[in-house]
Amino acid sequence: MMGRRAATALPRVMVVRPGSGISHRTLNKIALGVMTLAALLPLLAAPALAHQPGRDARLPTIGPAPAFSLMTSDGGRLALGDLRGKVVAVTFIYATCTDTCPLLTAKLVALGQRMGKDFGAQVAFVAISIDPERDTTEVLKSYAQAHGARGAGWAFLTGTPTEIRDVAQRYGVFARKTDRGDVDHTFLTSLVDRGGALRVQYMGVRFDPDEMLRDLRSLLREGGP
Ligand SMILES: [Cu+2]
Repeated sequence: MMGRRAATALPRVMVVRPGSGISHRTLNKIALGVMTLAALLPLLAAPALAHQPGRDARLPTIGPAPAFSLMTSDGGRLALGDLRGKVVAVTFIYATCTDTCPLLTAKLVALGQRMGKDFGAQVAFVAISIDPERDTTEVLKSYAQAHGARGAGWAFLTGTPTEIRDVAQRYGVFARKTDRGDVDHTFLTSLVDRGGALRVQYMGVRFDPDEMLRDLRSLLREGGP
C-alpha cells in the first residue's frame, strides 16, 4: 500500500486512514496543490507529494496562492496582494471553537514571537474566519486580544458567507456547520512567499513549529519577488 510506504519513508507525515475523517486530526505538512478536500484525501498518502526538505533545500512552489480580499477586525479591507513582499502564513479558524483552533492560534502566536522583529515587517500571519455569521469584526478583535495575537504581523479576517466559502474552498479547506452550531473543519496553514506563490501547506495543528519556523526563515532568505 502506498500509505504504508509513505509512513515508513516519511515518518513525520501522518497518513490519513480511509474513513477516519480528516478534521481535527494530527496531520503534518504537505506540499500539495490547492484542491478541495475530496481531491486531497486520496493523494495524502502519496509519498512523492509529501514534502520533507533537506536543510538547504528550497521549498517547492505549488502555484499562485489563491487571492482574497476580506474585512479586517478593524473594519478595513485586506487583500493577499497587499502583503506582496512579505512572507505570509494563511490559516482558517473560528472564534468560538473550543477545542483545536485555540491551540493553532497559540502555536502561531508563539511562532510570531520567535520571528522577532521580522514579524510584521517581513512576515504576516492571516487568520480567516470560517464562521462569518458569528465572527464579526468585534468578535475577531477580542479573539485576537484574548490570544495575544497583536501587533502589525497579525490580521484576522472575515467576510460574507459566500466570500468565505469561496476562499476556503480555493485553499482546500473544508468547513461545515454542525447541528449544534459549531463548525466542523479542517486545519490547513499555507505559507505564501514574497512573490505571492503558495509554497507549502501544513495540515492539522500538531505540526512541528520548528519546522514551520525554518520554512518561514527559508522563504525570508529568498528575498523579494
Ligand atoms: Cu476549530
